[in-house]
Amino acid sequence: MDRIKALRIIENRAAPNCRRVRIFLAEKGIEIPYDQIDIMAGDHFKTEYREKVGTYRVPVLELSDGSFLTESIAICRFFEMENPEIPLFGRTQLEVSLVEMWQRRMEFELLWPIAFVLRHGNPKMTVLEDQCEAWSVANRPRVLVGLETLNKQLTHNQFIVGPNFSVADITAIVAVNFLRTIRVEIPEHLEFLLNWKATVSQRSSIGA
Ligand SMILES: N[C@@H](CCC(=O)N[C@@H](CS)C(=O)NCC(=O)O)C(=O)O
Repeated sequence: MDRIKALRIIENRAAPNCRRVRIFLAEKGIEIPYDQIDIMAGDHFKTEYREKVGTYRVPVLELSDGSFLTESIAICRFFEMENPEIPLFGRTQLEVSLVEMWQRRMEFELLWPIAFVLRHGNPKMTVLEDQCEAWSVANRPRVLVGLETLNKQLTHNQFIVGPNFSVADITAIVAVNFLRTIRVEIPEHLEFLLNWKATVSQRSSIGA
């Protein structure tokens, strides 16, 4: 049976989840065509797109068997299996588990709260969201708790899970860069987080 190949990624360049996949692929040196979809114009809500990919979200990976893979981390895993040389999901039993744990915690405790503040609080986001202002307000303090958590984890670690850069760092740096959309700066006392941000930002993949 022919090996299933990755054909192209459908994404939106400004969207943070798409950025996670771009950084992941840049870390691995994988090149693939990217097709843009204008989510602020609502093009992803169109029936043709939804029926084709099975959801109204981006990013999406189109495969050679005619199927479409969604969810950023599922897409990253597809490429990790194909290109395992630079492991970004961990190496040992414990490291793989810790990367999984921190990747999810960076989603739930940082990226999603930032997204909720933005999507439910910014009038421009009514295109994408049935807004609930109280949910935006409720998530603002959670963002700061998430930043404190990350800073604490970095107190004794070069990267989030020890000496190796991983997909957990990718989710975290995308979240930290996304802070600008809700006009939040990293508090000065979170020095381990600030140092980690400066180090990670120097990687060439971060510009992807
Ligand atoms: N859990 C999904 C989240 C995907 C997601 O929410 N993508 C956003 C862009 S960052 C999107 O498609 N937004 C369109 C919308 O909400 O209508 C993943 O990791 O890929």
